[in-house]
Amino acid sequence: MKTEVFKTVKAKILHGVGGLYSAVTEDGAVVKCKPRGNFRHYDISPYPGDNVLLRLRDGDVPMIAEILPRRNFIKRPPVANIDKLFITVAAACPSPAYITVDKLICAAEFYSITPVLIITKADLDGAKAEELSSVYRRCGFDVFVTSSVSGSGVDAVKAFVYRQAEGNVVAFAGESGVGKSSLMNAMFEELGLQTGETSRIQRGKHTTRAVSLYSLEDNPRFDGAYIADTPGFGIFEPTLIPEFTRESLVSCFRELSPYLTTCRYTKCTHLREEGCSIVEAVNNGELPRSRHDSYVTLYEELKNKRYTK
Ligand SMILES: Nc1nc2c(ncn2[C@@H]2O[C@H](COP(=O)(O)OP(=O)(O)OP(=O)(O)O)[C@@H](O)[C@H]2O)c(=O)[nH]1
Ligand SMILES: [Mg+2]
Ligand SMILES: [Zn+2]
Repeated sequence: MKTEVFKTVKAKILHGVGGLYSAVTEDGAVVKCKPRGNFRHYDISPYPGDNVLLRLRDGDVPMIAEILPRRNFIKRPPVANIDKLFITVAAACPSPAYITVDKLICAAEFYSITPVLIITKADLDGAKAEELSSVYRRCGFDVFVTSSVSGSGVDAVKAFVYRQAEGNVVAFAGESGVGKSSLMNAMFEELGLQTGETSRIQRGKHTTRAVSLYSLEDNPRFDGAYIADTPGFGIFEPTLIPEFTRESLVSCFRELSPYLTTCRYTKCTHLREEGCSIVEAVNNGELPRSRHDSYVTLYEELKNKRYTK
């Protein structure tokens, strides 16, 4: 009687489209693999960044047998076990929307992923780049101002990426066309990622179609450091996280927390109450108004929240 010989190894998912994934095993091999059949039945899906158990069988496509517990998972863009989120916003083309940036920051803060602000296309509007940079620096974030065209700021981001701890994964996120893939190419020219055409920059071009993890070393390792490119479509809506409530909102705006102890009211919404220390700090210029505007918008959105999966 023939007995099948299995070998089970740990692996990290790098990429996946149409049910076919690529993963790096703990032996350092990059292999194509498929999830086990019953995942679909249980509505389970592996995502880039997932650590999994792969079952290797002679002559067969390796099978993803189990997804190991996730430290975190961002649904949009879909990526697991992230340490830092590079929230990317262009100074122009497309014109920056504070609310989009602040929603992504909320997602990161909610999952205890460190948000880092990357401002791109500084060559197109230096003043806007400085304005964005000043808002987020004042809130205490790491901010990088870059241009993939002139090359300014690119080395600083690269040096920051290389300072990541062993095994860390950093992921870009931001609207389509802001220049995420272009910045990755400027940092790591060997990547040769596809980017949108310069002649027809418009919102929603969706050049990058799926999340991919790239090793920061020549030879990918299961425990190595990775950087992820993601598509800019359908990015994060906090209302989609069931646990994300009005009560958790204020803690996702890190610059507001020092004011909570001095707020006059215990049940303050910090929207517009007279005497609210946050509203006062916004009015006297201590806190950036754009951030408070985003807080108010999100607070209102959460009022009508439906608990969808
Ligand atoms: N002027 C200028 N243009 C840039 C810069 N970075 C990117 N671009 C242009 O902006 C367009 C979009 O760049 P991509 O890198 O494809 O943008 P993306 O964020 O990866 O977009 P998606 O993959 O669709 O999410 C391209 O035409 C780039 O040439 C920059 O620093 N300055
Ligand atoms: Mg892209
Ligand atoms: Zn208040």
